[in-house]
Amino acid sequence: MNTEVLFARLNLAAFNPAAATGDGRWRDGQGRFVSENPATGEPLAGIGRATAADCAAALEMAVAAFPRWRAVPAPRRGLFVRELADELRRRRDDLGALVSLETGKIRAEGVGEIQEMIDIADFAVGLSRQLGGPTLPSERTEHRLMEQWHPLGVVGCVTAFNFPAAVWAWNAFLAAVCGDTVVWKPSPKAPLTAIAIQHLADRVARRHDAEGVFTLLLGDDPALAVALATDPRVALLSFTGSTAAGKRLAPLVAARMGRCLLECGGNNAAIVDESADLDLALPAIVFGAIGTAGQRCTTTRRLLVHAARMDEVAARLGHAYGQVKTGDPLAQDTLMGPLIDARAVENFLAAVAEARAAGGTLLHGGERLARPGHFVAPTLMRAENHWPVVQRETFAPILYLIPWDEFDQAIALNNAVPQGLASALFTRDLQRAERFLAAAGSDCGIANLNAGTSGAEIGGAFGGEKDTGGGREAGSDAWKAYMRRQTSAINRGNALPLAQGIVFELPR
Ligand code: UN1
Repeated sequence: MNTEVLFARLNLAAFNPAAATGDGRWRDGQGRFVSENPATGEPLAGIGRATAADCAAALEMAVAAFPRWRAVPAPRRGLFVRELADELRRRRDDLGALVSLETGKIRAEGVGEIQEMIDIADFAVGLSRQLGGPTLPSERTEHRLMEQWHPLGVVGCVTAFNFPAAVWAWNAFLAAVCGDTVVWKPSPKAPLTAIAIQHLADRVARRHDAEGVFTLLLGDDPALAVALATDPRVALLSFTGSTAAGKRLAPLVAARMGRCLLECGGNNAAIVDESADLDLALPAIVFGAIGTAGQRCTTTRRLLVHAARMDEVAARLGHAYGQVKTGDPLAQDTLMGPLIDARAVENFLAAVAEARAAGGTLLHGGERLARPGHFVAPTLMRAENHWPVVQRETFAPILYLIPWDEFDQAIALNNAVPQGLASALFTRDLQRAERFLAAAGSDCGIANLNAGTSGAEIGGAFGGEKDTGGGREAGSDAWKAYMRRQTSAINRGNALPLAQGIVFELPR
């Protein structure tokens, strides 16, 4: 990979800016932070740090652009997103390589992430002609009720390093067709991806009078996210990241009666029962556990296996883990890249040590790899669900194997964590499948059957309950979070009947 050529193709200069006001202008900020290549530990580029003034400039652009953008008919807003998707299609492989370079996810996953942007763009374009509400029968004579969805305002979008492109697209493309403007604060661990995307967005924005619809703030100071959370001009704060950070930001938004859309941590389990087809389940489990080196919010962290099949599952997983090639994320045959940084490696080692101290048995991995960069071995451990380390989300490729005897117990274990994002059941038993999906089954936002916990497609609503934060993004009717609903009662008659049958007669 020739980084210089890639950077030149993606418009990434030696001196990268701190903020973009969405009209092609960039601001330098003050001071620099470094984007690092996690596969080597070497710096990729220095990026400007956005100051309070940069933050104010980006926000003011977004605020000023909103009434103009709101006035553009929704299907025409869709054309802006469509053209941006065309740019993404043309640059899919380059952008995918940049995602791999910056986050360490393997190339197939990097390219897949750009594909996910293209998919949500297509979805948003279709949606731009369907942002309707129902007309409802009124209880009053010669009346009808009507719902409309109106643009909401400025959306603050705070994203995490692990999906540095797709999660912005889920938010930004829906918000844009809904008539909103978006201020993006990406993770300081993946700023180059954001800069490259902003360049494309700026170019397309010029052709669509959409300057200021997408603005960008870069920096490694949590004050930037706090500024978006506290500013009353930010109608919706969409936050993707840790539960701890979400719990800090959400009250700030609530205190000013703003809206929050939270996608916080997951602690996802896959259940394997006596009847499960392991040829189907194992690849799903391995991809779920080690994809993005275990740094997806949908990563399979707990494998709940019927006790009678535990030895077989452990042996086959151990064999599969032995085949996983860990290394350069851009190399063709690599299946697992590095963790994002040195701190992530520390967290991985601490979790393995804690699980061992609690009585856990290491079946595979458990160690850091002796080579430059932040590599660890994919790890399998026997563990118990109630251990504090198992209850936590450690963003690393550790899969805890936990046995069960009765199916009720499997469901209870699935649900017995603070988080509620994704879950999966591998079974051939129809009744169990239905029980897993019923109200008393999985308590997660995502409950898959004979498919893994990670790798959701954009067509469904994405998000989860409990400590995951309750938000829903991407497909289905998630767009409603980006609009405000207005209900109208319309009287076509000459009388004024009141609802609830109230009689209210003024004296003549
Ligand atoms: C995330 O990890 O924040 O379902 C998003 C998946 C991806 C998205 C993950 N489509 O694994």
